[in-house]
Amino acid sequence: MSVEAGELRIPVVWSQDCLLHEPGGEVWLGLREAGTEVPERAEAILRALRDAGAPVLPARRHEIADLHAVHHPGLVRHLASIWADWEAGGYVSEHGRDRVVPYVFPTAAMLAGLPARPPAAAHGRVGLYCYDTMTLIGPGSWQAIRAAADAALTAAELIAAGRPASYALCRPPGHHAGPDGYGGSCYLNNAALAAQALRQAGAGRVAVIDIDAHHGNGTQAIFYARPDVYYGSVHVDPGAGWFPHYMGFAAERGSGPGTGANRNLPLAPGTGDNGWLAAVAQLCRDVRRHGAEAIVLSLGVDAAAADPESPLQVTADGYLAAGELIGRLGPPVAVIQEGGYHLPTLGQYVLAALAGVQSGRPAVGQPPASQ
Ligand code: SP5
Ligand code: ZN
Repeated sequence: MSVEAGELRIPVVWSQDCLLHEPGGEVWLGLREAGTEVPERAEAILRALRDAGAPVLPARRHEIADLHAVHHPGLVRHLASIWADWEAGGYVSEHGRDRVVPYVFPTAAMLAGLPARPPAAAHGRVGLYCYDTMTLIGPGSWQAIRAAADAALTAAELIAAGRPASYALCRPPGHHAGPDGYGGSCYLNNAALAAQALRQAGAGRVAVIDIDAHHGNGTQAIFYARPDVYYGSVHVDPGAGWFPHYMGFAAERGSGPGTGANRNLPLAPGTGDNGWLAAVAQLCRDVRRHGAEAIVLSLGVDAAAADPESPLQVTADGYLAAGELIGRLGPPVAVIQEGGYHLPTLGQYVLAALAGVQSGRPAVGQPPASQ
C-alpha cells in the first residue's frame, strides 16, 4: 500500500454515537439471524485509519431541519420517535420483541392508489416508512442515525471550505435510504445529504460515485429527476439475484430533466479488479462530462473478495486504484462510508481507498489557504 503509517492526511469525521446503533441482527426470510452491520465495523475502520496517522475530527451537530434537505419530515420524525413508541406500547416488556421489526408494508399493491394513512397501532405504524425486515431499530439507533448524518454533513462542509478531500465514518450506512423510506441497513441517506449540502454551499453540479457492492437505490431515488446531481453506481447485478433486487439496472438513466444523469453498471457475480475498475473508470468519464464541481464518494468496501454480503472479488489494490482514479478527477471529494462487513480486512480496504484518493490529490492535508 502506498500510505505508510503516519501518512494518511485526509481528515476522518467521527462520532462515538455511531456505535450506539445495535440492530441485534436481521430478520431474513422470516428468521432472525446475526446481522453483519455491527458496531465493530466502525471500530475496525477507525483503528486502521488512526494507525495510519489520520487526523480525527468530531462530527458537528446539525439541526433536524437540515435532514429535510433530502428526506420527507415524516420519515425523520418516525425514525426519531418509533423506538419510544415501541417501548411505550409494551412490545418489549409484554411481547418480548427487543427490536422494531415491521410486518405490514403499505406497498403500491396494498394502497391501490390511496394515500397511506398512518396506522393507530405502533405495530402497524412501524411499516409505514420501511421496505424490508432486515433493518431493525433499537434503543440507541436514532442517536447513531443522526450522528452518521452529522458526520456526512461535516465532511461536506470541510470540502466546501476548501479541503481537497474528507472522510465521514458513517454508521449506520445510508445509500439504500430514499426520500421517504428506509431499508438495507440504512435509515437516512448520508451521501445524499452531503451532495445536497454541497449544492447549497455553491457547487453548481455535484456527482455521487457509488462503489459499494450494492446499488444505492435510495441515492438514485433522491436525485433521479435532477440534472444537477449525477448518480453513478457499480454493483453486483440485481438481475443475477442480488439485493436490492428491484433497482440498479442499466436501463435506469434518470427521468425528465435528470435523463442521462443516472448511470448503473451492474456486474456479474465473481467480477474482480479488472472488470470493476473498468466500470469505475467509466463512471469517472461520466463525471468529467457532467462537469461536477464536487464529488461525493459512497465508499462501500463490501465488493471485497472476502466480504460475506457480496460475490464481487475486488482486492485492496483495486480499491486503491479506484480511489486514485476518483482523486485524479480534480474536484474535491467527500468520502462517505457505506457497507463493508468482513471485520478482519475492512479497515485495510477503507485505508486503501483513501490512500488512493490522497495519491490522486497531492494537495490533501494542506491548509485551505493553499488551494
Ligand atoms: C449498506 C449495505 O451494504 N447494505 C447492504 C444490505 C444488503 N443486505 C442483503 C442481505 C441479504 C440477506 N443476507 C443473507 C444473510 C444470510 N445469513
Ligand atoms: Zn453494500
